[in-house]
Amino acid sequence: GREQMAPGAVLLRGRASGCGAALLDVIAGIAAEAPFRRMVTPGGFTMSVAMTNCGAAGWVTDRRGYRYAAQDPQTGRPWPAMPDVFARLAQEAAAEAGYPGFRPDVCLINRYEPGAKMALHQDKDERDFASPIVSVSLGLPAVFRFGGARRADPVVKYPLRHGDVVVWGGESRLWFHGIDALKPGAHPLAGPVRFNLTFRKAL
Ligand code: MD5
Ligand code: FE
Repeated sequence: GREQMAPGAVLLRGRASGCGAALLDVIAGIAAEAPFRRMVTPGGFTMSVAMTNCGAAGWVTDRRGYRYAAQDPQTGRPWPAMPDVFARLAQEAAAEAGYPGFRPDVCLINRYEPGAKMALHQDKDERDFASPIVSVSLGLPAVFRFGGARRADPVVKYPLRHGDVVVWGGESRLWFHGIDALKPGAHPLAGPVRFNLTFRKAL
């Protein structure tokens, strides 16, 4: 099913469920090269979500700020390359949602353990706001909070489950959003965690 969440935002329910096991295998391979880590915000808080990246650069945060970095600061090496199965899925989902020609150069991989959450925020560290962001949910379900252009705008909650893909473009690309604290559970393929892949054109 294709559900319009907001102007430019399209939810493709279960779009990645057929390749979920393959995606989880690829995530494990990436994490063997560039381990999941909990990064520190400029304000000095350690994020509850653990992250790694693949592609030409990776999203990082530390006391100096948020940015995209070509090297993994923890290993000093370039991030693992974007796997074909990732790039193809992001490109096809974007096209189905009305954004043909999307070619992501980076993928941030978020890992939520029970209790992990992401506070309401905007994604503004990319150079290109005209390109959409493609998000793939794997493993345990989570509650996504979707606000509006202003922080104080009311939020609508959406459950995001294993295999769901959301394409955020147009007006909603800069809207406030967050993820509620993950409830404990066990997913048959992913185990006790949720992963989220976010594909972006950041450079
Ligand atoms: C997640 N990740 O489930 C979410 C899914 C992040 C993040 O928010 O920044 O890593 S991506 C949700 C998203 C991305 C871009 C725009 C909008 C939502 N939006 O306009 O609501 O871990
Ligand atoms: Fe975000």
